[in-house]
Amino acid sequence: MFSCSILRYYLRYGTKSWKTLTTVGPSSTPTVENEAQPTSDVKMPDDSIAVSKQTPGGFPFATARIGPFFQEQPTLHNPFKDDQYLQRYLQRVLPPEVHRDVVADLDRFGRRVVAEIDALGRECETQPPSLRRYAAWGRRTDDVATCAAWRRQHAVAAEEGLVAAAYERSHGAWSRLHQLAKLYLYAPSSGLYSCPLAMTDGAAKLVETAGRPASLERAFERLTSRDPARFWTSGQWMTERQGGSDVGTGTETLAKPHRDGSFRLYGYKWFTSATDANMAFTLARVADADDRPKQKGSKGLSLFYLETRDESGKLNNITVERLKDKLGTRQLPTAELILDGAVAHKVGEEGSGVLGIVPMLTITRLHNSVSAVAGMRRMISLSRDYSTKRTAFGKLICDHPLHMQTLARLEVETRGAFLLVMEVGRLLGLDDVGGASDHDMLMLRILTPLVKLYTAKQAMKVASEGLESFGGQGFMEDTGLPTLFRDAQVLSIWEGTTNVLSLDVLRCLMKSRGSTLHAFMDDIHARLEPAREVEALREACSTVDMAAQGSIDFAHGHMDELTTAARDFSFSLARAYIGALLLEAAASKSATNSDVLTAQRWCDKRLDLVGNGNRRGAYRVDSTKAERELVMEGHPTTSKL
Ligand code: UCC
Repeated sequence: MFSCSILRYYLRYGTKSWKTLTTVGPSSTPTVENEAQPTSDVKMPDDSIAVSKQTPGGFPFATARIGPFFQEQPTLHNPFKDDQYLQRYLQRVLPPEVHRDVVADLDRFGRRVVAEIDALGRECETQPPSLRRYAAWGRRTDDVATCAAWRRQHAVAAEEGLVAAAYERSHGAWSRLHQLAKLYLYAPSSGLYSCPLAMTDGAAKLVETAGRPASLERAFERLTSRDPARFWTSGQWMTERQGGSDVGTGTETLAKPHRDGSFRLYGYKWFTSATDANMAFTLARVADADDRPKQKGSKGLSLFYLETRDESGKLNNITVERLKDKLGTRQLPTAELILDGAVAHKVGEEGSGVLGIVPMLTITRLHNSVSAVAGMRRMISLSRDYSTKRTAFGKLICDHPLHMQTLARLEVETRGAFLLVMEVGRLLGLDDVGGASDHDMLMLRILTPLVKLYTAKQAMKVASEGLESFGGQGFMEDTGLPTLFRDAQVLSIWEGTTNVLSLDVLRCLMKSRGSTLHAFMDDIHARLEPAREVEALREACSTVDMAAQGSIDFAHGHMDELTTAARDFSFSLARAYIGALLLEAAASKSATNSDVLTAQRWCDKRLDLVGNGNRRGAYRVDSTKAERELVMEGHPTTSKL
């Protein structure tokens, strides 16, 4: 059957089109653009070339051990040069003198990503960390071994100032955007070193927000160092055995006061993301004289600083119970730790631990979003390159309108996510230098959970669709593509799940007593104003306006249903706000036709999820009751619930 179809095809199209029918041959991780090819690059075996030459015009597999066709790999181009949208954005927002410096640095760094860093990242995936708990003669060692490439990423991160750039402030308030743009180029090639950097940046911001107390000055200097030998990474240990969302209930760790003013921590940290960190910030409950927690709940949590090892390299009364066996982020030495009298120092007031760690959460949530959009961009970049090399049904797949339509949809998602991430970065940059207005601070507060929850979901969708665009090769481990897919999956889980962040959106609205929603709407109106002058964008402006206003009206009119609607409400706000950002970009002087099309396409989709849900009565008590019955139908415990 198969050979008949080959023959029919062969007779119809001849040998020239043969490659269109043959299956895809062995491949490897995407090739890189310059001479520094990854060593894993698969070359066509010489003998198969020789054999195919011996059979001119003959049946290709008649004498060959391997046929003549191998699929050409996608090429990883300089991620800065390859990204027109990033370039246009920087041109639009940065002052000229800052723009000149930032672009020069990003172009150079993009070349380094291709020539050096990407191969290191790949090695981190193929050589995951391991734990050796005991030495040969029984001494407990708890030695977490990481590969050479992981340690090299540490040096790269310091040299490139991937944390430092945000604190040196060479470009004032724009320094943060410069740092985030660099991380955006770096993240998909970082072998997940982006994760410890997120926490390190978060730790630096925490120390800065706490007023850089003398006790933390040494740590701050290390966290923001460009010297690989001095540079420290930090952990953020918030998750215990009962989980990582309800921190107020789940934190069991006790902090026992010590006579010298320090504390000794006792507890089980269930999910510490990068255990090789030099220090960590963590939460614990101060114990009373009977070694019982003084206070339960969030209000009983205090913030602590600890260093993981002493000067001699000995662990700080910490044991590594096991490394986590995870779906993705396998590059990371994620572990369960027991703190058995770890020496720690309280930061801030007793009982203000959650408030104290919030600056760190804000930063790690933004890093999460940078990684999300960076993963989307990488997937599309490789996929579009591949589409210029892969032939199917008689032509390159970039010439198939349906394939291009699929990629265009992913591109629109990615551009929207990109603008949202960069806007939060811009606001954070203002906050960093004390230049944020009240309006900016309200926007930063609400956009932080929105950007995290929304981009994580987009990243998973783009990663999944992106894999499919490579056909079967997208499913092959040694292409490196499944890593992008696996690592996208965690983005909606760590640093607050989608539902937890949706509730955080509500928390910030309640706390500001509605002024956040006013700021949100004013912001949208200001961004839409120039776009309303452009005929091609007018309809899309109305769509955004109505979606945003409709969501806000819903919130005002349905306080009792808001918790159940939190997710749809947050998605509606995120979609409307992204729409406004895309329209603002499309109406700018430097806008291209593709910017206009991007904004139009974004606004073609349903932006107002919560209005739609409300029309169906989806958030009413009877509806949620029916949903519960739907989910639990036939479950053994139903009768008891
Ligand atoms: O640690 C983890 C792994 C690290 C991996 C890092 C990877 C980074 C990505 C890298 C990219 C490659 S995962 C840890 C995950 N866990 C979380 O993210 C926590 C999720 N839970 C929450 O977010 C909760 O909402 C809590 C714990 C932050 C707060 O919940 P509670 O216990 O109910 O607390 P309250 O009472 O609601 O809030 C206490 C105070 C309130 O202020 P006051 O006392 O003045 O009323 C809140 O308004 O904290 C304030 N607050 C906030 N303020 C709470 N959340 C915020 C916020 N987001 N911003 C400002």
